[in-house]
Amino acid sequence: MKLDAFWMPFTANRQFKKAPRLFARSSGMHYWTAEGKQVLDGVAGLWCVNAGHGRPKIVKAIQEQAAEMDYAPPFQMGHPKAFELAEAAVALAPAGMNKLFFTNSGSEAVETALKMAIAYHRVRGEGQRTRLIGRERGYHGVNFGGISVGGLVANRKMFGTLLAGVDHIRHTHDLARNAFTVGQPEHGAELADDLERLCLLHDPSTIAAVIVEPIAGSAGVFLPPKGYLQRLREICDKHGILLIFDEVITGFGRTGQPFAAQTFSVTPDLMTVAKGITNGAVPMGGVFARQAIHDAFMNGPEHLIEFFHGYTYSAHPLACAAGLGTLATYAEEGLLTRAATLQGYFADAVHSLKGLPNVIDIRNFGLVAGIELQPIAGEPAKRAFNIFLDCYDKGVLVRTTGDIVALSPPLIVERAQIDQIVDTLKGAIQRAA
Ligand code: PXG
Repeated sequence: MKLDAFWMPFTANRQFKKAPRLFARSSGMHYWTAEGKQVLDGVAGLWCVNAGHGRPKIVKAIQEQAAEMDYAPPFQMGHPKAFELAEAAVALAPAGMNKLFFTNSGSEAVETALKMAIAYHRVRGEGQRTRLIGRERGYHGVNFGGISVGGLVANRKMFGTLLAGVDHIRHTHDLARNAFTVGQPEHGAELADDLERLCLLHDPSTIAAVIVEPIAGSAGVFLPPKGYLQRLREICDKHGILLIFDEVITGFGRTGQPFAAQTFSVTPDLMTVAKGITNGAVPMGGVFARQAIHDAFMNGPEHLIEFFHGYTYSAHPLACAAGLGTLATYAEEGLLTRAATLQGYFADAVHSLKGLPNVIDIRNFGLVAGIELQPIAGEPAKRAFNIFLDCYDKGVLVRTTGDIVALSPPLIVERAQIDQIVDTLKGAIQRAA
């Protein structure tokens, strides 16, 4: 097979094309490579296949929808499944977040939420609130708004000056105080007060919104210290700033509740989702909004468009069908709370890696874990990448970012499979010493 033409995303293209890793088939907890090797999925594809692969309800829904109606324009027209999916999804969302705007990815959900926040203030007569605040080491997709509020240097440095009027609060990663904590870290709630520093610098009346991931995923699994998210909520309320949770990874059951907002008992004003909304089967994202935010737009003549934003493929029929099949599967199998049942077992398993060579931290919550490694001197990211390749060779898919290994198995994972993931990782960490 010719591998030349496809310029691969977020991939070491030259390394890959010398030794390609091609998946050909998937079912349940597994992939099979083109050569027929079975690989246990330790990362739910890319944090998205929460119900496992090839689930019958989802497959059937997509097949039937493709035959019945391929596409319907989402502007000034509708189709029933878009409304059904929105109703079903808001029923899972935190109380009061009862509007859902559809996009096609997490990145688009982020752009949508940022635009919604700025426009919301404007329609209320606070058009001076235009600043957006993100957080160091945050990941909010790859479009210009998302990389501007994001805090991953590699994703920002090549792309010019980005959006103006953006600032960042400090990240919460603190190995000195929190290394090897099981679950939420004890130390660091006060880091939320960094938002007060930015309020003093810019004046809160210029700030539209703050966006954070309740648990940072891609940057390497950073958990919110106890009380941190509550504190952010309080500061936002005090200053009239909207709080946006980016739940692209944490949404749809990863933390033991449908959304991390529920797990951590903090309700944002806007919430971005993607990935698990369709179990990864068809691209889709969305933004949940509080009723009051939506209602602020519902002014002016009724024949005019209220929010000048949307995508050709917003609420695509195939995605809506997949979403309905996905939510039905989650409900039937209790998957949106299964991470809460398994998290004790999962925590014990991943923390058993403590003491292995070069393991400098282990973090976990629900069915997410991060294992941080001491980098090889002068060769950042190489140790973790070697571990990724070794695990793949031994039949387990993990994800790495820098020198952090991330685990986020499908929510259908069984205890024996958790053992297999952790045992394989253990061998790879030992060999990478
Ligand atoms: N927000 C968050 C919190 C994400 O994790 C996005 C937005 C963007 O979603 P899309 O659908 O546009 O990719 C994400 C995506 C990794 C990894 O290595 C994670 C993501 C994407 C690629 C790699 O952990 N998350």
